[in-house]
Parts: sequence; structure tokens; C-alpha cells
Amino acid sequence: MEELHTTLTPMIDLSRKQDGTSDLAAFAKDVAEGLSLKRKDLPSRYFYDKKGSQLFQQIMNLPEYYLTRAEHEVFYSNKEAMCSRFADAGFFHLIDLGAGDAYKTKILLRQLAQQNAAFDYVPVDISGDAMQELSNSLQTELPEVAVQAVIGEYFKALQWLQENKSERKVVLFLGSNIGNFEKQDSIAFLQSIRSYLSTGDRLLMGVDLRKEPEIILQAYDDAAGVTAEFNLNLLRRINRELGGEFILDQFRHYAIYNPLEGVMRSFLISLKEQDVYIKEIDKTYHFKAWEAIHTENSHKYFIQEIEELGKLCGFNIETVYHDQEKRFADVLFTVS
Ligand code: AVI
Repeated sequence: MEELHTTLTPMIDLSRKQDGTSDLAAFAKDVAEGLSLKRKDLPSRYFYDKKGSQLFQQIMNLPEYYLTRAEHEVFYSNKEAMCSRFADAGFFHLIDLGAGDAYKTKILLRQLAQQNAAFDYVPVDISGDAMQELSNSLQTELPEVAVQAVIGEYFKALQWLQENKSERKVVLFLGSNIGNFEKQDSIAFLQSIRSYLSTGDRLLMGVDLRKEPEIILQAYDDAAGVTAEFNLNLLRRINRELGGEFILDQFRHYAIYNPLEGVMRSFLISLKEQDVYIKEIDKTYHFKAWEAIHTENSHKYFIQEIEELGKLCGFNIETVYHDQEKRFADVLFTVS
């Protein structure tokens, strides 16, 4: 067995910008661009400020939001098989892109520790707070696991890993996060991940599968209105960070599933004709009554689509792990 590290390794912070621009300037630019489009559109990555991240935690516990529970079940019922594959060729880095609180990954970490697998755990997340909390909780719960948290964007982290930790890699991209990309962007994203991997490396990706449309619809339009709050929080964030003057109850959440494309789309709809000024952009945006702002896509897949997506990006499916009801899959890829 490899030597186990029991001391707390300092976190790597790659989040500081090199080009002098701030996150706020990027936010203002994206909002200005998105609200100037004929079909208004705001990027869903801006959902996750502090309040938005808390709301997303609540969403994951909602009865209608089956995704998290289903993936948890996939991990729980396949942990031995998954971990044996990961550890089949000596030491590896387990890289968790968008780790958050690592609720599901901890199932694998416990299993790997129990198997005495030779690995270190590299959670990557843009949130420094989340990485600090995760490092602390792992120090208490699993002190035998070597942890090196990285704060920053995925590709900066992969670049850093390539330069600093060059052993075999198993990359986790869980929670159906791939589903939030536009099709073309998901290809570019996976091709980019592939460019940091070599023969023997693996990718485990969590994908939400096609199913009864009503079930999908309810997951994104829950009875308690938490998803509606999560969507509207984007306007609250624009108000707070960019000096926007959105009146939240003059917009409503609307979600619709297209079963032909397998895409859940979310919108904010203006309930009346109105003008909204945003101070940081120094511009007023006009909304017609019932005009929509598109805020999110959540793609649902057939396994065949995942296989094709993988092939396009240089990955072959090794194993598909399902929950019992086949709502969700975690797909293990090797590099081709
Ligand atoms: C983070 N992502 C995978 C979630 C999803 O299911 O698309 C975000 C979300 N949006 C509304 N509910 C949850």
C-alpha cells in the first residue's frame, strides 16, 4: 500500500484572474449581451451565488428532484465494482470536477479507503468555501485519504494537475452537470478534458436518462416552488451585484420539456410590459408582456447518444452503471 498522508495539505487556489478583469465585469458583460439578444438568454452558470448554491442544495433534497437520489443509489449499489476498476492499475489521482460537498463521492472514498487503494483525492471547485469545508470534513471523516483541493475552473485545474500530478487519472464529472451545456459546448468540453488524459486514464460521467416527461417536468417545477426561487434568484443576483432594478414578482418561472430533443428548458417570463435599468451596465432593457428570458437547459440522454458523444470526443464506454429504475446512469469511459 502507498504511504497515506494524514496531514492537511494546503489548498491550491487557481481562481485569481491573470488578465486584470474581475468576475463582476464578466458577469456584467454576459448579462448585457444576453439581455440584448432578440431571444433573451442568461447563462445558467450565474445561478450559483451563495443563495443560489443554498437553493440548489434544497433542490437536491426535494421529493420531485430524483437525480441526486438516483445517482446516490448508482454509487451505493456499484461502489465495489467501480472502485475495483479505478484501482486496477496502481496509484491514481481521483479528480472530482465540481466536487461541492462531495456527498456522493464520499461513498467511493470510503470504499477506496476500505480497499486500501493507492490514490489521492483532488476535488476541484470554483467555490473556495466549499473546498475548505470539504477538506475539513474529510480530515475528520476520512483522515487516511490524501486530499489536495483545488479552487478554480476545471481546465486551469486540469492544466495544473498535468504539470504537478502526472500519474494515472480518474476524472469524475457527476450530477448530470454535462446536461447543462449546449450540445456543441458539451462536445468542446469533453474534447478538452480528453486532451488532458492519456491511455489508461478514465472518465466517470453522471447523466440523466430519458424517461416519462411528467417526471422530468415535475423535477424542474416542484410543488414547493424551490426551483422557481432558484431561477428567480438570478434576477436577485443581478439586482445585488450589478445594481439591477428587477421587481421579482413581475417575473415567473416556467419550465418545459421537449421529448423530441430530450431537453428540459427553463425560462423567466415577464408578466407585463416593463423597463428594467441595470446601473453597472448603465442600460435599460425593455420587456414585452409575456416575453421570456431563457435561463437553463438540462439535457436527458439515451445511452446511445452518450456513446456517440463519447466517441466524438475520444472516449469509449467501458461500463454503464444504473440505478434500479434506470432513471440515471454513471458511465465509465476509457480514452480511445
Ligand atoms: C446542476 N444541474 C445538473 C441541475 C440540473 O438538473 O440541470 C441544475 C438545476 N436546475 C434546476 N434544478 C436543478
